Amino acid sequence: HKIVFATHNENKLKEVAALLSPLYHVVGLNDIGCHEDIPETENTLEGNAYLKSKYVYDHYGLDCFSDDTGLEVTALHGEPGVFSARYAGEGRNSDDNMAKLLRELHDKTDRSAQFRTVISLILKGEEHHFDGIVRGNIIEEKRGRAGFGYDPIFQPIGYAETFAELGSDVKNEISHRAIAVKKLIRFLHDHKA
Ligand code: ITT
Repeated sequence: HKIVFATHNENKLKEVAALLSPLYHVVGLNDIGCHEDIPETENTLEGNAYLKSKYVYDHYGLDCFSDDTGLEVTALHGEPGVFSARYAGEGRNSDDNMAKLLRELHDKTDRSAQFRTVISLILKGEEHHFDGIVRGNIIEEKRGRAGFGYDPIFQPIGYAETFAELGSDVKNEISHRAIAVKKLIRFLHDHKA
């Protein structure tokens, strides 16, 4: 089965395609000729995930799903959360975002955080969502080269390495996104989609 994943983020696409393979062939927004940036104007992960899946449904009439993910840091009252992609400002990159986060946390003893993913699926015109959470800690300096985004500074509970050190195989077994995608797979299977 072919299924559309409403994302422009090639790293997310790679992770999700690996998780859904070989049952589903996942295609991203670029693959269906959608090059616009879908505005993420809501203030929750659920809201923004829905904006992305709804956009594809409205413009292309296709069943699809999206992923909105945030890093929620306890000592920062859940920030950057829904603003994770633009924490250091519009047009800044992941290094800038991580640098800002490490600055904000420099005097904090509680470095606990969680990644949370919300997947919004539109199937036969109806929306369903699935979430996934992984808890961990923000370390003091970046470590590792795999993954993307905040992976070099996030150390999941039970591991001595960051997501960027653990690599994609381990990350795809335990991550926020993997947990949400497993729920998605179960749902698709139960609905024979
Ligand atoms: P799409 O909206 O096109 O899917 P995006 O990159 O804008 O892609 P989000 O709105 O979900 O995605 O932004 C979340 C940001 O959080 C993203 O830019 C990354 O920097 C970070 N992020 C998301 N998933 C992550 C993960 O698994 N590990 C580390 N950082 C992650």
